[in-house]
Amino acid sequence: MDSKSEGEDRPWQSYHTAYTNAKAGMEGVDKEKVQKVVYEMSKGSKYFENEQRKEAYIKQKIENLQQQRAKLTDKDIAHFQKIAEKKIVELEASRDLTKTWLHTDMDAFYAAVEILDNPSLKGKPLTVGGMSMICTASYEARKFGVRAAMPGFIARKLCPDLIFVPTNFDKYTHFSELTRKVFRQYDPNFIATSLDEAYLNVTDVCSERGLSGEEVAAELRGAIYDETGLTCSVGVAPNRMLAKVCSDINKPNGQFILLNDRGAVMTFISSLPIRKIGGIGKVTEHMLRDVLGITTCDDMLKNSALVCALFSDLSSDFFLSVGLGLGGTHTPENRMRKSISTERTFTATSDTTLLFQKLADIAETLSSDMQKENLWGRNLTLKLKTSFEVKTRAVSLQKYISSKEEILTNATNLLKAELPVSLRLIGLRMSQFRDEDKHTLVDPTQKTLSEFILSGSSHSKAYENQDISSENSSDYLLEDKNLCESDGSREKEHRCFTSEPESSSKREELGDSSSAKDINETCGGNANCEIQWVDGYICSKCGIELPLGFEEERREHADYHLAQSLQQEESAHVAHDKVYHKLEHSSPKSRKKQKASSQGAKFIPIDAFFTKVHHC
Ligand code: DCP
Ligand code: MG
Repeated sequence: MDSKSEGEDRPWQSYHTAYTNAKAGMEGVDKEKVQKVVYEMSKGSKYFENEQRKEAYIKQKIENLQQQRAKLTDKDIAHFQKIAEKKIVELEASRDLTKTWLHTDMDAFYAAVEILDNPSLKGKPLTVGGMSMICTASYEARKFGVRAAMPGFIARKLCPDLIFVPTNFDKYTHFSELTRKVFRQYDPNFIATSLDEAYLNVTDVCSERGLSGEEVAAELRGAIYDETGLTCSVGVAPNRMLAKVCSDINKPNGQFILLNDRGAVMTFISSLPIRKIGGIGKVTEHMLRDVLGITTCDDMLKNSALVCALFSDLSSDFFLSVGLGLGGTHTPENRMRKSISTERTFTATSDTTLLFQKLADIAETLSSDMQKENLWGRNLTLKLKTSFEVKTRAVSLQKYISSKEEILTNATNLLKAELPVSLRLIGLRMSQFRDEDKHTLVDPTQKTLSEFILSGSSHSKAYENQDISSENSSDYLLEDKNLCESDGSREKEHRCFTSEPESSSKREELGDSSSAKDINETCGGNANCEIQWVDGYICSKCGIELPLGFEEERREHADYHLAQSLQQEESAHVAHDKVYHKLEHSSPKSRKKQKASSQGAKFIPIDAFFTKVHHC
């Protein structure tokens, strides 16, 4: 993007977007050719402008860190060296090599399902999606640089013979259910992180049946194939973070086993590029590389003092645990369900009939999921994703509901207030369940907070707390959505239960305070952003304490404040207490004012997103 420093004749060389980042099966791709096509086709579009804005933001962050680094004296570095050494000793002491974790990931999932349905597509360059965005590409198409999240018209330019198949979400859900039937036989508490990915703790299966991790992986792959006719790839390792990295190594239809041995782990990690780690995306990768020269996981340890000097405690814990090859090993406790949600991503549209139809579908799914578990809730949150931001709108109801009709009526009211809008994701979440009446928000969390404090330093827990969400997210230090990372219009439903953690984002809570501030200023109406977690765990609005790692609780708590303020607004009782004043700039009230004064100004139809506004 910085054409002066990168060479004015080949500006695309510095144009790195999600589209140019290699996925499995893209090893032999002519990267420069792809970069050039992506650059030429998106130059002058809103997407391009947004990428430039992101790039400028990252550059600024890097410069800030470089300045901070330059100010460090030898004495400071010696001080942070001691801190780093202490952290490393603590982290090392928490290493657990007794568990065997398996990560499974279906190969070219949506495309493979479509091929199963229409075998004549086999062996052809195929993509699932449309001209505005594609969801995935067959391995044949990947050879041309075509990949998920890319606009279809760019993909077609890269591969003129590309076959487009429209998405059929019900099919993918059906096949996903079949894979889960198999997972259950190996680990009833498996953790599904998306339709096609899951973590299984196979420690017991290995010991009870006298099988190695390698044998279990091969057997599981066979069982999935028998059940679905689809292939998957598997990684086996002593923890989830490593298992996920391993599942990508021999894709498609392969497996990679990392032994439960410290030496094997350290050798594996020594040359592993940091970008391979779930949670380390483009932004974190660039920051670590440009400020500290860190490119491999091992470099994290070599630069441990600077890592501790420049990043927050929790971020440095995470980076050091990456350097040591540590990751989550315990199956997350089956905590009391706090919320139930379902969301669906689709090709962006501003067609209100379509949006209300999608809302009705989602309400139906949520209602049916709730009824299966006999849940009645009274806090309903609507989540909306435009091409640029994620917003949540919530309402606290007078009575507990669970029927589709009641959910839809309330959700419709919330959505109507946002129109006109172009959306690529709608989600609904219900919380505050009937049986929870007797539990205040404070009780369970106070208990967990004491546990948190009793457990002493947060260090050894850092990776346990972060790993499932960040393993499946794109960036640890920065919440990409706030930078409007257009990482794809996933035609993807995501149902989330407490026991199946979603790829939620906690980077805004983990980054340093300056990045948290930036995020607050840019993320619009996201309820999570409105709450500041003072000292990392105290709600700035009411003082409730919720430690890191309690994402569901935090979200629910944010919803609670949002619903409360919306209701106050509705009944014209404007909140004047100190806390709301503090956050006035981002309160729902001020958002509403802004909206009224700039009617439609923020609304950008998806078609315009890729329309060139000028030619350079
Ligand atoms: N998906 C999507 N949008 C994205 C990425 C993925 O809609 N930006 C959907 C389509 C994929 C499915 O999710 O088929 C699973 O995503 P993966 O990242 O696991 O990709 P694939 O399974 O397609 O390929 P791979 O073989 O690399 O796992
Ligand atoms: Mg996959």
